Amino acid sequence: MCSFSSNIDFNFFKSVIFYKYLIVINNMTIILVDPTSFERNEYKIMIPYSFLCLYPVLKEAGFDVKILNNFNENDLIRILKDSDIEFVGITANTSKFLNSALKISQIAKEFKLPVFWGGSHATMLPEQTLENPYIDGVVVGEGEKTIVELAKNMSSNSLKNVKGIMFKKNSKIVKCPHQKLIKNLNSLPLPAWDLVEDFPRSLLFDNKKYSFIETSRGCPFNCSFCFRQFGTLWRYKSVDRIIKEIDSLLSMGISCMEFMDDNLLLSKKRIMDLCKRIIKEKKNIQWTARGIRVDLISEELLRIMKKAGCIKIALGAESGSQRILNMLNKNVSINKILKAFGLCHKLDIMTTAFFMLDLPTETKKDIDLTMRLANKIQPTFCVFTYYRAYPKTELYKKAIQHNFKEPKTIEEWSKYDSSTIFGFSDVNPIILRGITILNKYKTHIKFLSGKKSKNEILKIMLTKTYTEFLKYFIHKDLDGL
Ligand code: B12
Ligand code: SF4
Repeated sequence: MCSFSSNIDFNFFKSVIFYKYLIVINNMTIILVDPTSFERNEYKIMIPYSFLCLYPVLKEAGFDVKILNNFNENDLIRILKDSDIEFVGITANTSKFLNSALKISQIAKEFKLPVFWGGSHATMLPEQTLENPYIDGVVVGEGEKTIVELAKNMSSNSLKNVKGIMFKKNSKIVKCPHQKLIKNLNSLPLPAWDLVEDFPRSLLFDNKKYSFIETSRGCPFNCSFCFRQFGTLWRYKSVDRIIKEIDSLLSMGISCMEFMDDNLLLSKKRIMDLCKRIIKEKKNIQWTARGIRVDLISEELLRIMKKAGCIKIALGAESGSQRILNMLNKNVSINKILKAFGLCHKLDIMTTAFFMLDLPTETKKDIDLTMRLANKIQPTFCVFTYYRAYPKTELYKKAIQHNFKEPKTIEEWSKYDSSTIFGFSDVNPIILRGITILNKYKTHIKFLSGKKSKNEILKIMLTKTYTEFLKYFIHKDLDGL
């Protein structure tokens, strides 16, 4: 039982759009915090998928688990003050949310609680993360095995036996042995979707609720910009297991889902078999998929995916310049990109095209080629992101050669958010931002015109443009650094 659930005003938490997990283990309480829910920033409903995976393994290991929704600084302080807490676990990606994660850590330290970080940022830079005075330990990579070992060993003070962590002892960093990858993903319990109070909705699914679903981890490709926190070994769930997950979501009234694997289609046979099962068992679902390589689709595959409920796929196009594609080690040609989008049009499957801009060595000509390709392939959505340089990737070395000032602290990393332009390419950041805005909204307007009235579209576009310019003013001083 949660030792302080009685202190919580549940009505207050009802309108909540973010999540926090409070886990009680025997007499010891562990709090897992998602910083995106702190300080109520612009991210709307987020499914805290990492915690949905960690919750049931702790439960299976015999620990008691409770969830509380939403929190602000006062809630956090009240919780930390009132409870018998063993440690605070925080998840964080490299983004502006690192600041919130730090603030939460600082508050936890004021209560003298051990603070452990997990997720991609800590996995990418464990030692640097530990240099922060508010962080005592990090969990590197997959968390399911490690968090159970951590919970079991925390109170006995024998952390050095816990595989997959690094921690500080007498101001020195102790590196424990690596945790082995989970080879058999079927062995994991089903994600604890029943803990989600409110699933997000999407216009894509006619405003119905949807969930994320994960069918594999890792990716054997070697794109030079990509940080794969789950490694290069592709591990996958069986068709039976995925069907179980789909049924579990359906039983909760969720019939729309987004497959969020790094590389969903690596085994063509597996996805064909999955689609056949969905069709045979007449599962009434609609789904989208991210993490699709243009060279892994075929007409045969797309046809069966569509029949099985696929309405949209997100493809990594990345650039319209073959030179840049080669530098990214994508191992695809412009022709392959054109063909992939052509097939989706032919079969009437919606697409998102992901493009990266502001890459090291990129010229105005490369950017023009990218915009030309974006216009040619006519995706339903175009997403342009500015290149983020991640350590431990091949392209990082080039970024350093191109004057990328390596962030030395978590605070510095938190500034390098998706709307910052470093200025790797030879195009002025302000002009690049303008080009991006113009091209981005062209596709969005088309999509919305089937769904919303003219006035509504105008309102959405004005708000989006305003936000984009606001971002510009916030990040203006960082652009071009
Ligand atoms: C789906 C997704 C999203 C969704 C969010 C989904 C949601 N939950 O609502 C959306 C589109 C909103 C999104 C946004 C962003 N994302 Co994203 N996203 C993903 C994606 C594809 C899957 C995430 C996921 O759930 N994975 C599965 C779960 C099980 O993995 P996990 O969260 O890492 O958790 C495991 C371990 O890390 C560990 N763990 C995690 N936290 C903790 C904490 C503790 C205490 C412990 C013990 C263990 C632990 O245990 C978990 C189980 O093994 C990943 C790529 C990937 N394959 O993971 C990128 C990824 C995480 N995203 C990334 C980025 C950069 C972002 C953005 C910053 C993009 C942007 N520039 O705006 C934002 C930031 C949002 C945020 N919350 O921080 C990067 C992060 C890279 C980095 N260095 O941090 C990734 C890795 C993609 C990539 N290769 O570039 N994202
Ligand atoms: S970008 Fe996609 S295909 Fe390339 S290494 Fe990363 S996950 Fe794999």
